[in-house]
Amino acid sequence: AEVAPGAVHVPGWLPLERQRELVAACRDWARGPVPLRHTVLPNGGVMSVRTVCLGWHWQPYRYTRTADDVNGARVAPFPDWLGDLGRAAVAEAYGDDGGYAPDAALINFYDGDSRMGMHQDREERSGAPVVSLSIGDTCVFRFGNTESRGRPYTDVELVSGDLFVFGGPSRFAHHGVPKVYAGTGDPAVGMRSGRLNITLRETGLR
Ligand code: MD3
Ligand code: FE
Repeated sequence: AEVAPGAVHVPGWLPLERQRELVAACRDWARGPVPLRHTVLPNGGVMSVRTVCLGWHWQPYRYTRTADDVNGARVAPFPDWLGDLGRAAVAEAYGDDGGYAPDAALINFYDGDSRMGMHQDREERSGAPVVSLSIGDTCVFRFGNTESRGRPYTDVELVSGDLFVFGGPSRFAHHGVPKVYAGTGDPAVGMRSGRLNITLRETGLR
């Protein structure tokens, strides 16, 4: 379903087995070289989600190769197979992959109390789409407008296996996650509880 121009929601895109593989991969990435951790913002705030990155490390508010705000380690490489998955995702949403070549992944883990406030993703030097994959507990995803964090916005439930692609005019829209429904995930995906969101991006950096 096209929620807004360039914002395409594909419920149930990932087969259960693919979700299980991604959970296992995230478990591995969460161990390091840069561990899954709460990001500390320059204003001293601590994000309630826990994050780990591949390819490029998101250090608020810039991309770096080393996690200077965590442990100084070099970020794990972005695997080719994840780029293939990103191209398949864009092709599914838009009918053509447009030569999509993501070089960074941000993986967010939400427990039942985690939220993400309304924000824009503006650190990338590319207008290429962002691919979002949801696994585990269902959440409310709030998709807003480019002008402000406030209304108008549309609330969409994201369920395990859902794909969302944000490109074109939707690429710089404000968005957030106001609610996670704890305990709604299927244990068969390999998570006891919580929600994983994997986003793929083209940073435009080298
Ligand atoms: C629309 N993550 O990592 S995914 C983020 O569920 C982020 O963890 C949320 O916002 C999450 O930056 C939302 C959907 C999403 C991600 C990136 C976008 C929507 C987007 C970038 C531009 C526009
Ligand atoms: Fe975002």
